[in-house]
Amino acid sequence: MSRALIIGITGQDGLYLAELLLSKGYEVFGLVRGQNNPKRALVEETVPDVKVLTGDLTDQSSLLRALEAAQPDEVYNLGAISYVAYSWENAKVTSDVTGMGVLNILEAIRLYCNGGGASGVRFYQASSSEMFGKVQEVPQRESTLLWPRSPYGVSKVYGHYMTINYRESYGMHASSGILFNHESPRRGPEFVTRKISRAVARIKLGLQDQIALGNLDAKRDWGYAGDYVDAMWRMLQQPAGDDYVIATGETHSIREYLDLAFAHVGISDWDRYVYQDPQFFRPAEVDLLIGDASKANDVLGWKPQVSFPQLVSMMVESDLAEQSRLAGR
Ligand code: NAP
Ligand code: F7E
Repeated sequence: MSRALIIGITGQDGLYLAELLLSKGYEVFGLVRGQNNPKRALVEETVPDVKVLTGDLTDQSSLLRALEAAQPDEVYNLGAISYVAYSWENAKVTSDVTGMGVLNILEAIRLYCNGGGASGVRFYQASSSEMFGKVQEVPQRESTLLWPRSPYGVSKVYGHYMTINYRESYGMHASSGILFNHESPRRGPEFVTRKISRAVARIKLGLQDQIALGNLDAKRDWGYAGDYVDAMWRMLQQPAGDDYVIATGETHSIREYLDLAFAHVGISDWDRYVYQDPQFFRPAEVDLLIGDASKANDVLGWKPQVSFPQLVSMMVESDLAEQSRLAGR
């Protein structure tokens, strides 16, 4: 039985990845931070077979202890401060967790392996399309020059190159997945897709009147998180570590997302419900994000399965059910 350690188990991708690995017969360990993390219960309910360990990406000895407890064949680093807007106001902690945290786990794996704990632990790093920022090429591929536009993006670039460096310096089986935006009903409510799907559900149910948003013309290459964790797993099944862009190859604006989300509940004139609030605009925006996943297609045999309209419908449907339940209907 293979053993996997997921750092970031309480997040959107952590839960989907845990479900995928359990379905493949893995023994799965998940790292949860903090002494009383409210999301620990979510993990215990959603994936009860996961063995929860405590630790933090900023505390290398806690990572070493987790490796010793889990004795993993595969380590997935999904842990990060992942909200781009927050990263401008909290640049230091974002750098410590999202950037330096990658060095901490890579070095902990190296020490663990050198100490006789194991050889050949395979490592996945959750890199991001935010690294492309001020895009230098459209569509973006593995070789596209990185030009991050936020403290989050800069931190991810550090983690990305550190992963490559450990692969090249120590022969580590380390892969970096450059994932474009991926969403689901488990997406945090601070991100725009879930913010909209939840608000649309509440408006439909008469629980909310309006929604405040920022830049409606921003565009993203949005896929479904369940498809994207499958790509992570496929990377670690290859003979050697490498870097892969994971994307749908389509880009859509926030306006298009609004069109589909409101249409799903039978509302066509969504302008009545949406207003723009300067607090949701960013100091710098990324430009035209659209990924070329042909390498992942050729090498990993990976293709996205869920279309953009299916994704939007899935999210609105899930929020309608959740909001109805919360409202006691
Ligand atoms: P998410 O829902 O925000 O989850 C982030 C996870 O990181 C949570 O489990 C969080 O734990 C954990 N974490 C935060 N600080 C930590 C620390 N100091 N030590 C250990 N763990 C810590 O993010 P996601 O959407 O699942 O994304 C997974 C990863 O992929 C992240 O690294 C993200 O940056 C990256 N990524 C995401 C996307 C996307 O579109 N979703 C695209 C590209 C890359 P708590 O619950 O305790 O906060
Ligand atoms: O913003 C615009 C906003 O916060 C998307 C993370 O998973 O994907 C995610 O980062 C766009 C931006 O995601 C609002 O300006 C308009 O252009 O949903 P988001 P993100 O910044 O793309 C990447 C790949 C990651 O790696 C990250 O971890 O939507 N936008 N109005 C808004 N965004 C938010 N959050 N809220 C608004 O009201």
